[in-house]
Amino acid sequence: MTKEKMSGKQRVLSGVQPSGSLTIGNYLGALRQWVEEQYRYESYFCVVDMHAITVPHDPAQLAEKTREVAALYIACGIDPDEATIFVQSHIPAHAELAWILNCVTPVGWLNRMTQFKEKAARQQQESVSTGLFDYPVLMAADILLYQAHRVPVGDDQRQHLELTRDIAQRFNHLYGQTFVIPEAMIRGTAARVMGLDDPTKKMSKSETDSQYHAVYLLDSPDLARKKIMRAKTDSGKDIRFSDDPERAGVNNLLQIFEVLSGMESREAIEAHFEGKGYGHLKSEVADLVLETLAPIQERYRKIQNEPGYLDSILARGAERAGAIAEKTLREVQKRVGFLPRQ
Ligand code: AQP
Repeated sequence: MTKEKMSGKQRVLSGVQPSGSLTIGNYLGALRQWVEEQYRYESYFCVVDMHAITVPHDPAQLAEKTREVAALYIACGIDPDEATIFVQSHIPAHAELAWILNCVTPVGWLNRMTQFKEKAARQQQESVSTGLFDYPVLMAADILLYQAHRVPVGDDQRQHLELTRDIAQRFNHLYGQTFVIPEAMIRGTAARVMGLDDPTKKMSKSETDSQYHAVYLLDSPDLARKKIMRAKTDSGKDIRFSDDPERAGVNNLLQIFEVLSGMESREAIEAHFEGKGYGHLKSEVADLVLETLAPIQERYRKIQNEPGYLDSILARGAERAGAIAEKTLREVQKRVGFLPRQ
């Protein structure tokens, strides 16, 4: 009997690319939600290293970051006895299903993906890889392999989630009901944390233009505070939530404050900052971020100091995830007409 049938819970799957150091954007948009929901769902969290090679990368750093991201999942509060934590490339079925899904995905669908356009624009045209273009199909394979009902992600992944649903529906239409159609779980607040140096751009772990762009989960308290105190704001005074692009910096800080403070209403937050300046807002945001990071960093150090611990979690995760992935892949192969291996 599968774990899901035994637990009767719906499944959740999500992942992060080991393409840099995790930011508070990754934490607020994705990981925090995973932690909060992990006992409600049967959860699968992978480190998507195959996605990370879609842009130029350093192999030694990729291996190191893969371990770092997995350790941070646990340090942020994922319970490895409850959730399955694994590395994407340990499960060959991800690549195999992606190939089959490529063959049901019209190129026109991929041409519409804005993340591809943004990431391709950062590179020399001739070095943009086919893998980067195909990234959303691999992401669809990640999700559909586990028959995930829910996918907790940040707002930037909304379009890819829509595409996953379209691919699943098309496959089901062509070959018969095979895949669960997954739904995105996207928070209302801090679903898109913006860069501290430039609040018109999403905070991103692979952005390296400015050292003040992002707070990383492993930043020292001094550095994290310094980055927040230098966050770009406007020349106004009012501390209010706003959609005005001119006020994006203050709005970004307020959204971080809203999630981390747990204050129940925006009115209460605005009243709390009434008559105070931006420096005060930044200082309170920095206090909350530091309070959040301290226990994460302490747990991270413990994990690093326990030889073999992370490897054993990842080995167990690969075994659990692999069993489910293989089952789905066999079903898909049968449906498209591949001859079963005897
Ligand atoms: N700024 C953000 N605000 C809220 N959520 C965010 N996420 C990423 N940035 C923010 C969410 O984090 C999860 C992991 O993202 P990913 O590693 O798969 O790739 P990404 O979305 O492209 O994130 P990055 O940090 O910008 O990575 P790079 O720089 O490598 O492209 C996702 O759920 C994402 O929504």
